[in-house]
Amino acid sequence: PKEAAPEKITMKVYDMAKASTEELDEALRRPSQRSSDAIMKIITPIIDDVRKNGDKGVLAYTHKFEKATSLTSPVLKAPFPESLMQLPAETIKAIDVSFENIRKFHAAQKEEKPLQVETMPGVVCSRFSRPIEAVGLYVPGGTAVLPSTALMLGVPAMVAGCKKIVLASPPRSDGTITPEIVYVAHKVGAESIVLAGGAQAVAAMAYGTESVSKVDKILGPGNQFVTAAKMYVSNDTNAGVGIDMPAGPSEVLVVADKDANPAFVASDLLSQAEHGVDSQVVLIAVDLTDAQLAAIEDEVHRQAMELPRVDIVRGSIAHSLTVRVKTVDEAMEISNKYAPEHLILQLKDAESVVDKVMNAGSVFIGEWTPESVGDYSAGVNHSLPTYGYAKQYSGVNLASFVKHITSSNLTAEGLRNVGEAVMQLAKVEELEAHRRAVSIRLAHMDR
Ligand code: HSO
Ligand code: ZN
Repeated sequence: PKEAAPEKITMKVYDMAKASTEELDEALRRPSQRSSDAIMKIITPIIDDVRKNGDKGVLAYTHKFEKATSLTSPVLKAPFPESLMQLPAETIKAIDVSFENIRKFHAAQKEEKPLQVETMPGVVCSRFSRPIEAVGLYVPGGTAVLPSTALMLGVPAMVAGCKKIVLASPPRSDGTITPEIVYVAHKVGAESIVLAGGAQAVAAMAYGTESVSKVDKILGPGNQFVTAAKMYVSNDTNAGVGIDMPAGPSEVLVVADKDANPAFVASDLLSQAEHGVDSQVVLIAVDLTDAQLAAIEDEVHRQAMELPRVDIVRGSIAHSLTVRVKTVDEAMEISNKYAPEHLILQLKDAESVVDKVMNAGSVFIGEWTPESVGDYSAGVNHSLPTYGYAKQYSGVNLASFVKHITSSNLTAEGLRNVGEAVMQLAKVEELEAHRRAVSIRLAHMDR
């Protein structure tokens, strides 16, 4: 018997003119995640264990989950031996080029000098920044090797001047870390690499162990266990640790019009779809004819079938969709509501549409800008808010690695100018000591 043709890899199509708002909202909902209660039940004992048993606790989980039973220490300290970063010349070159572009873009985000404003004569307010001293950077393992994530976290930490950079990544079953990650750790001046993944790695960096340094902030994407563990430790005042943002599965929204090359559009959709079965990709087709949309759909199927990760793509495409709209404004309304991690504008005069972008992690403008350039080498960061969090969060950037400190500096004249307002408000709040801190000084001046 003849083999059946493989099922067409295609996205469900909605038409904005025909679908109700509720139907569209429902279609654009992110694929649901496992309930956080269930995840919390799994990670809490792991975190407790690592807190209590330190290195021994971390190692036991690495032996169990990563099968790296030969490991006797959960940490690799710098300087990292050359033998652990043996790489082909072309890989070194690619990392070096990307490193330099990411460095340049993040160095440009430095504030030249402290911000200073004289709000009233003699009342000077300033704001200056200082690096976060110790940061923990989580680099996921799993279905792909991700040295690019080590770059996206490590380079800005280095540029910000963080004193201690700790990387964490699950080791392979032989106990080693991919040489690409070791090379990046070396380039950014990391203090150590924690050879662990999941909640155990997060806990080790949050509380510290005999050999893992305690950090002040943990950044980086990860699976649901990593994300939940980050939430958990950031809520624990005993840990005293901050986190970057909640991370979910990768996603992209492509806005394409008649000018867009169907093969380019398909390649962008697929480059996100191959990340994981829970990834979601959305195509907003602006005033395309049936034939034009079909050309994109054919390309999606044709290109997908050639991909080594076609099975993952099938999974993500199954909960991905196309929305047909008439105008760019309608497209942007949907995009802003969805708040995609990545927004690709494959439109005539794409640059002029950027003004209409209100919610997105990172925008890729025009036909020569595939998202993958931002994932690796253009210089922008790829650690971005997913799951609609682009409505209130920024992606990782230089500011993620610094704190802002403010200062006030008043002259006697300044205190005379602002003192009355302070004393009055202190009175309203019935905080007499506050009021007196001003009045004592004013009285002193008048003596
Ligand atoms: N697109 C992913 C980042 C990545 N892509 C890493 C390839 N490697 C999330 O922004
Ligand atoms: Zn990617």
